[in-house]
Amino acid sequence: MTTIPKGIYGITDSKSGKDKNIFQYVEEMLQGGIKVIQYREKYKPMGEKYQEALKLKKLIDKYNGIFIINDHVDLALLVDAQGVHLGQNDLPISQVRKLLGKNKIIGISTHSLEEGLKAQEDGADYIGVGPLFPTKTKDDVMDPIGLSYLEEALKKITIPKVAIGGIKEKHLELLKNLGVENLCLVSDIVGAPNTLEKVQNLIKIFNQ
Ligand code: 3NM
Repeated sequence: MTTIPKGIYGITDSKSGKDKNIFQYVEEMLQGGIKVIQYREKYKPMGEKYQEALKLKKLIDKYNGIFIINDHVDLALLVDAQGVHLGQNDLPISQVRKLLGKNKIIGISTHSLEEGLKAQEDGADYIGVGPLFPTKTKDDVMDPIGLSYLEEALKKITIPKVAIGGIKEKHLELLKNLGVENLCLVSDIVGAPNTLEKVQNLIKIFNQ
């Protein structure tokens, strides 16, 4: 089984990125020390997503990073990404596994212990646990679930658990103390005036 390394999990987001160039800020994320990048661009045409993902794969390979594609299994196969990230309403994990094989990574967003345990049983390689706090990054996002599911997941689920949703630099200490090993900040990183400095700082705080 392949899975994701500990640390900060990066996600692309043209909403928080505003006028920023996606290749530029992804390279800064990698230079800063992020090892996993998820391509999550909900509103771009598929042809554009294919061209961007192809270029990003080359860039991420240069840093020996892991490239995950949000939602699109076909795109992940075409650009030879290391995995996909699914939502609760996407294709079932068992069927996606048939297409991707056992060496690719399958992650899935979960919002309750029940969903988390099911994902693990279905063969997910990691889960997202969130949204912990209010967030504007995800359009169809549900209300924040708070920390209780995260705490339960940390005790009862053995695959990596990526804490996500409204996480800012100020929450890192708290999450670290809870025992979180994987976490994702989208707008705080992509929307930062200087993404490289932001990532370096977050990693310093998280590793202290
Ligand atoms: N998934 P920010 S919350 C992409 O709870 C995503 O599954 C979530 O963005 C989930 O760090 C989220 O800017 C958005 O709040 C996270």
